[in-house]
Amino acid sequence: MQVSELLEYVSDKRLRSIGEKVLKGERLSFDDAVYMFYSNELTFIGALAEYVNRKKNGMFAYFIVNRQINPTNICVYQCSFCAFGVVKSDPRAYEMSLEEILKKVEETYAQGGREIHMVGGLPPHWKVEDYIRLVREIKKAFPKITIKAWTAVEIHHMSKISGRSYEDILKELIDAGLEVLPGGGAEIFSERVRKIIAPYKANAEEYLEVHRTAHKLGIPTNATMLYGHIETYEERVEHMLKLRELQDETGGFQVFIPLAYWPEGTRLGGKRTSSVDDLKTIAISRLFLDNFNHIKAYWITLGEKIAQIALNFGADDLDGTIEEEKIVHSAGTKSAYGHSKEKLIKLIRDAQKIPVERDTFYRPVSIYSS
Ligand code: V47
Ligand code: SF4
Repeated sequence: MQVSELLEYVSDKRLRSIGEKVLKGERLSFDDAVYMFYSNELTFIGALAEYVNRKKNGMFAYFIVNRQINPTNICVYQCSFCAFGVVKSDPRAYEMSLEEILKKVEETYAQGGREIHMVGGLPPHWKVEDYIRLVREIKKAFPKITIKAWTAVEIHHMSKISGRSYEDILKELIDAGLEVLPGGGAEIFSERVRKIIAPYKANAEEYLEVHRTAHKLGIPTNATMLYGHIETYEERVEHMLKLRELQDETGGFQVFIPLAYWPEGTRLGGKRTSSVDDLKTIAISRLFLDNFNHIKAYWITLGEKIAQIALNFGADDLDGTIEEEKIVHSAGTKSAYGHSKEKLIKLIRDAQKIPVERDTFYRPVSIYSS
């Protein structure tokens, strides 16, 4: 059945008019997106989102052979939703040596890995040079590996401790081999929520300014949203609106990644998100962020099965093999720590999409059409 035919089955007039806007390619408003969050018509919203996704990405679903490395979990910020960051005296505190990190990169490179996603805690004793050195040493040893490292929160922190501008720090990191910024640290931009869950780290304006600066310097970035804790639906849409506005200005975002909150071991506590909420958030982000090419179904937070359904509700990317996820596993996620390339291909095929191995910049490397 065509999506246009589906419209006839929707008795809710407001939702039908949102559907008509989508079919005409018109931009959705703040109120449209909030309305969908309160609606119970999940399958209709999902069908609309998948219609938009197929126009953008066809039947392709992307993945990358990559590895996450978290050099340390020592963190001065102590955000209440995070079970990963600990104080230096905590028995769980760790800091990897450069040798340990290079060994992990080597393993990944030997298995055809293309990307290192490196983020971590913010230890009180680290200087800007420590962050830059890790990028430089990895790139020196493995020039073909793409380094996606340090969130806007980390860049802001480096600026705070050194008095240097974002531009100055980013230029030096780019010179050392940084090619893309990951999207972490956005959480929810609302000041009300940030005061409670992340009062000390970079705020919304600072996060967005780091990304704006990276885009001006010519490197792309990713964007995230942590949802399902204490934020309202309106605050989710306000968050996405700020990203959509910056994307209109710079065009530098590659992908939007909704991150479902996991509460175990956090000071904030609370409950896990429902699968309906997960799928609705994926679908609404696909519909609202009309200027983003990609929506990531991050299997670490969604779980593999919901991630597969998400690939039919507007998402087109699974992230990657990851190998060793620590941040969300500290908070209780039940997904695997990593998956082989073959497993990701199977997950995508079973979701009835065509697996495409990509590089960090969404350029296809191999298409697994049969
Ligand atoms: O910024 C922390 C989140 C993020 C919890 O850019 C939690 O391609 C759920 O940003 N429950 C880091 N989430 C991960 C991230 C990311 C992941 C994959 C790809 C990309 C990309 C970025 O994890 C943090 C924070 O928002 N997080 N604690 C938690 N309890
Ligand atoms: Fe530190 Fe990031 Fe965890 Fe906040 S979310 S405590 S900044 S590691």
